[in-house]
Amino acid sequence: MTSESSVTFFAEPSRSAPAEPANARWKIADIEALFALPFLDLMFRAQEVHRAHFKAGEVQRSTLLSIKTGGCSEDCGYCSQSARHQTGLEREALMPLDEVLEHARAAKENGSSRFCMGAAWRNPKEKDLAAVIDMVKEVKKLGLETCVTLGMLEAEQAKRLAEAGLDYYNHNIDTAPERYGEVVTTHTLQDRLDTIEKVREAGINVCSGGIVGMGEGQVGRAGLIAQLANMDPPPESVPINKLIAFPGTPFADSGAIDPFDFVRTVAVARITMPGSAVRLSAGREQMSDELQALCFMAGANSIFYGERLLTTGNADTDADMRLFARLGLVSI
Ligand code: SAM
Ligand code: DTB
Ligand code: SF4
Repeated sequence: MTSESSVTFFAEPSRSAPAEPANARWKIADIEALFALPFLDLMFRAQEVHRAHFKAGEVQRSTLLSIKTGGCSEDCGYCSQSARHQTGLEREALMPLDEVLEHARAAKENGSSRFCMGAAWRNPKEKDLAAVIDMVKEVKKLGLETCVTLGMLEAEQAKRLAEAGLDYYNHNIDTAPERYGEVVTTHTLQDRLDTIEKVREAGINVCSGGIVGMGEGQVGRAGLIAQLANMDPPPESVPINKLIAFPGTPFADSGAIDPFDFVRTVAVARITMPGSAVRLSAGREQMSDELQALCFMAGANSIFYGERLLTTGNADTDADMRLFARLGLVSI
């Protein structure tokens, strides 16, 4: 597998005439057609695919921890941690190992199977990477799967993370290719794809997804899913985030997405990436139990579990466990 063949930037020349390589597994037109299905038909298809690949009702839980917060050089328009946006967020330096382990032990006790550590960096510096490698090793010793999200990586850094036993690397593509430059200007989609390729070549599982609710519309959502589903192979884990509109960011006033369009996005991710875990990610705190149940019906089989995401709150854990009991969901 060469880096050119496995992760390619499927450019869309214009909104009306999207294009993809002739050998693409998923044509954008086919993905748009899925979005256009009557809701009940789409849900039925998603259920069929889900049940053919997973045990229905099994949901994996990951806990997030921000190990370095704020002051990021990048200008991602949705992010509370960019130094370029006035969000009032207090910066925090890299967390010491013992504090990280306290959080990891609590996550394990609460029943999470994976611990995800996030840092607000464009890319990790040598000293920082060495500290994160120690974190990965020690968190693994607790019997948790590990995931980190540290920004762009060099091939050699990905290799060292793999040697430390890292299970997943999260690096989202966030939005459709043709919109990337409207959301971020300090790095390119190709930079993100290059890092994903290095992670893949190091033998680490890829976690990559995106954000909906940034005013993108159905065509934009189809473009995002096409880019993910046409990776070869698709990411093992696909987080679908609903924008948390932080005051002070360029996307502060994005209108909320129709909840059914959010569910449709989950369903289309499930159908096009049948073997991947689809994670119901940011924005769950604002979702009703009924909406979350629809997302599970649509094929979501993973959540972020714990009182916090990175810089903001997450759904209450007691409420989550009550919902699991009411729906007969099983944590794995
Ligand atoms: N700096 C690293 C990076 O950009 O990959 C890691 C941290 S970054 C906060 C991780 C992901 O969180 C982003 O790619 C984005 O998908 C998600 N995210 C950040 N802010 C968000 C928001 N306001 N609403 C929803 N998702 C968000
Ligand atoms: C992902 O896709 N979502 C998580 C995780 N990967 C790192 C982050 C969500 C962040 C939500 C906004 C915040 O807490 O700042
Ligand atoms: Fe920095 Fe990541 Fe936020 Fe972009 S998404 S500003 S790279 S922390």
